[in-house]
Amino acid sequence: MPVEENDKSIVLRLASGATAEIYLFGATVTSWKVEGKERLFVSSKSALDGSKAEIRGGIPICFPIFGPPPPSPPEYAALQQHGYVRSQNWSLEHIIMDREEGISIRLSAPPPPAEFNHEYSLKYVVTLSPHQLSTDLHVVNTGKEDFKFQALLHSYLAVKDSKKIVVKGLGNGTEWQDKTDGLKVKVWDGSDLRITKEVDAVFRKVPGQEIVVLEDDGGSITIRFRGFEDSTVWNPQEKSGKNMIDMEENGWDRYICVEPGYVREFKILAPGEEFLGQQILTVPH
Ligand code: TA6
Repeated sequence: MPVEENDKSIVLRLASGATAEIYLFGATVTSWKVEGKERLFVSSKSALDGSKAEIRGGIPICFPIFGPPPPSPPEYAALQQHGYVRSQNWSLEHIIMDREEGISIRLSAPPPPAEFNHEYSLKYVVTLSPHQLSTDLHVVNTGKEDFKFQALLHSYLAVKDSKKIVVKGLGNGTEWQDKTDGLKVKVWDGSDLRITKEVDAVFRKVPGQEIVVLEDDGGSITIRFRGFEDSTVWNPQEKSGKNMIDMEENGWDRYICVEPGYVREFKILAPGEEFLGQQILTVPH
């Protein structure tokens, strides 16, 4: 069946055989398969039942904050890194279905915790098509005051060996901040990025808004983004990965995080204003 709803997740299946699974916990996409191959990484040590603060893998949603570089406003300082929506139980609102072309589902976030005194509408549309997965985050300021936030899709992209990939498209002259080097602002020279050690980089206003992960064996995935103008590239390697309690052994060898977002500063929406951040993941066919 094209859309299977169960108590914790929704499974989408196309006539092409492409599938996706989205957990209502955090509206986290935990699986995306094309031609039988899993394209997302989820640590086998990750809890999927909401018993832990987040799912270690898939596409966690970071909102209303991401974390450094910019310092959080004082009223956001108490929020956990990457915000709370990835730990909330979202609800399925809408299904648009065409078994051949694609299936879209729209999920709605619950209201913020009482102590977060801002009002917003937060919707997430996930669309599965034969060789693409798109994820659109829609924010509306429904309050009477300006609303500021960061938003990012923390995609864990599955690769055979993170040391045998190149990340292309980061842009010549793009400003970036190195979270492994005191958040120093540097300028990228346009070269391809290889993972030879821990990488935790925030690229600001990536010019082409299209990044390609190429594997040495010819595999690839293209990440296009709109509204989300920035992108983090992250892989902890063993140095930091071994200290993550929900990271499977050597899990860092099997993913690269390319994370489109609006994170270089806080986006400010006036009352009634809205923001749309889009990510389109494509694999060759
Ligand atoms: O996006 C990169 C990053 O911010 C890293 O600095 C690392 O903290 C990673 O996210 C994982 O964060 P999490 O809060 O999911 O453990």
